[in-house]
Amino acid sequence: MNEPLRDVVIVGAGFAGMYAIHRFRGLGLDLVAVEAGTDVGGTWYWNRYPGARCDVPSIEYSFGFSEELEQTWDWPEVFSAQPDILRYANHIADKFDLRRDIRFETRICSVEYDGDANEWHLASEDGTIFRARWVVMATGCLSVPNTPTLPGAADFGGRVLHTGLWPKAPVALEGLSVGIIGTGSSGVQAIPELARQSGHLTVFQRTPVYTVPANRKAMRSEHLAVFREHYRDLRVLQQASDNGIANFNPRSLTGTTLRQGRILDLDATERRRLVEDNGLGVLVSFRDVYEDLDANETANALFREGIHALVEDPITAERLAPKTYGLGCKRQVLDRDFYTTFNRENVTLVDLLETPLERITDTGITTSQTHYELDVLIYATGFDAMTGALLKADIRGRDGRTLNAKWEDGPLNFLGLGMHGFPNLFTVTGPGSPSVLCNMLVAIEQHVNWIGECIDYCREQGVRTIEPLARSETDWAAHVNEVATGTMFTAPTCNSWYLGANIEGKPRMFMPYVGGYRRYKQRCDSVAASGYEGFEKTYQAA
Ligand code: N01
Repeated sequence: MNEPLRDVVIVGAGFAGMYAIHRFRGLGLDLVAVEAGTDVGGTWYWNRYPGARCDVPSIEYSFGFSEELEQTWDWPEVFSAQPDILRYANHIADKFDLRRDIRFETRICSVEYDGDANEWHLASEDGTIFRARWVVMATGCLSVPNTPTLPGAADFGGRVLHTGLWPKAPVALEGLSVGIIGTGSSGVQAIPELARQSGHLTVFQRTPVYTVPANRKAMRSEHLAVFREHYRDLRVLQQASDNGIANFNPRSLTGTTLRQGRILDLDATERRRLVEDNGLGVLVSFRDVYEDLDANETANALFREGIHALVEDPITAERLAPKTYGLGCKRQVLDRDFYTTFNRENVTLVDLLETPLERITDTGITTSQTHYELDVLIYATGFDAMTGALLKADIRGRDGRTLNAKWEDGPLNFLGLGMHGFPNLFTVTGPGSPSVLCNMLVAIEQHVNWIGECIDYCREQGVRTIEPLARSETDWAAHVNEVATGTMFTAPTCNSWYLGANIEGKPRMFMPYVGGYRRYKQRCDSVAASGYEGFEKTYQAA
C-alpha cells in the first residue's frame, strides 16, 4: 500500500520525533511520523525497568520551545524517575496534539532513495510504503538493545527480560531467584530495586563500574517557582555550556560548572577527608581527573578505597572495585544504594572475569565454578549505540549505495546531521554531534530547529536536493577525532559503547563530538548562515 507523497517522514516518536512534528507543522510541512512502539516517549517508553531514572536535572531535561509548557509542568523530583518522564512525554503529545500525525506499531525496515523522482520510500514491516521529499531519522542513540550471543541462551526455561525492552505490565519477582547480567548504568539502577523485589538476586558482573550516589531530593515548591521565573536565563546558560546543562542554582540564580579544582593540589589527608565528608561523588568533580593520568589514578585509588568502606565483605568489595580503566572513560553512572546492596543476604555477586560464564542452561547459568539456578534472567547488556538504529533501517541512498557499506569502517557524516550520497535525509543527534555527551533535550531542539530551517531554506530557494560534500565529511571526522584524542574517553585502557567496543565486530571509533555543545552549535549556525556551506545542492528546473 502506497501512502501519498509528503514533505517529510519522521522515523521515531521519542522526544526528537515529537519535537520534529511540532516544529515542522509550524513551518507548514505536510508530514507523518512512524513509531515502532504503541505510544510516544522513545527511551522512556522502552526502558521501564525498576529504578530507571534520568541523570540530568529534570528542570534542564525539559523542552525550552514553549514557555507555556515550562510554566505548567510540575517535576516532583530534582532528578526524575522514568514514570514521570514518560508522563511528561505524554503530556506534550496531548498538549500539542501530536498523535494525529503518528503511525504507531509501525517499524520501518527499509529507507530507499529514488533519484529520478527525488523521493524517499520507507517500507514498514506490514508492507506500507511511506513517500516523502525529506526524511528525518529521529531513531535515538540508545534504541537498539544489545543481547550478547551466549552459549545455550535459547535453552533457558525461565523468563527472559532486557532492561531496554522492559514490559509494560508489572513484573512479579517476589520469592523468585533472579539473575542479572551487566553492571552499566541500567544494571546499576536496577540492581538495588531488584534486590528489594526478588527472593534472591545474582549479579553477573564482567567489568566493575565506578558509580556515585544520585541526588534523591524531592522538588521543593519554592525552588520550582524560582526555576519558572528564570527559565529564560537557564536556557541562555544551557546554550553557552559545553554539555547543555546550566546547573542552575535556584539560590544564587547562576549556573555552576561541575568540574572544578585539581585533586593533585590537595595532600593525601585532605583528599581522604573530602571523600569522607562528601562521598565518592566528589572524586568526579575535579577537572584534572579527566585531563591528567596521575590525577586520574589518584582518584581511582581513592574510589576503590571508598568501595571497601561501603561493602562489608572484603572479597566482594575487591570484585566490585574497577582496576583496568579510569574514571572518565565511560559515561558517569549514578546510583541509589548500589554498593551497599551487596551487603544484603539475598544478593550474590559473581565475577565473570574470575569464573567465566560457560553456558546458559534450561535452569540457569553455569560458570567455570558452579551452576546458578534462576527463575528469571535479565539482560542489562546495553545497546548498539549511536549507529545501531540507523544501520538497522537498511538505508539506501543515491544509486542504491547502502549506509551499511558507507559506514563499514565507522560512521562518516557532516556535523552528525547528514551523509554524502543520501540527499535530503537528516539524522537527529547522529554520531559526530554532541548527542550523548550533551543534555539530550537541548541537543534534540538544536538539531530539529537546524533541520527545519534547512528544509525551509530549500523550499524557498528552489533547492531540489541537499547533502554534505564528501570533503566536509572527512574534514569533520578528522576534527571529531582530533578533539577526542588525549581525553580519558579514548585512553588505551578504555573500552566503552562510545567507542563501539561493546559490540563484536563494530569498528572502534569515538562516536560523539567531545568539543562542546556551544562550539558545535556555533559551527552549525555558521553553516546555515552561509547558505549551507559544506553541502552540495541541486536546484529545481526553472
Ligand atoms: O549499557 P552499558 P547500559 N557478558 O553498555 C555487560 C544510558 N543510560 O544499558 O563492560 C557479560 O553501559 C557490560 O560488561 P562490559 C547511559 O548513557 C542512562 O547499562 O562489556 N556482561 C556492562 O556491564 C548509559 O551509558 C541511564 O564488560 C556483558 C553492561 O553489560 C547507556 O545508556 C540509565 C556482556 C552493559 O553496560 C548504556 O547503559 C540507563 C556479556 N557478553 C542507561 N555484554 C541514566 O541514568 C555486555 N555485558 C540516564
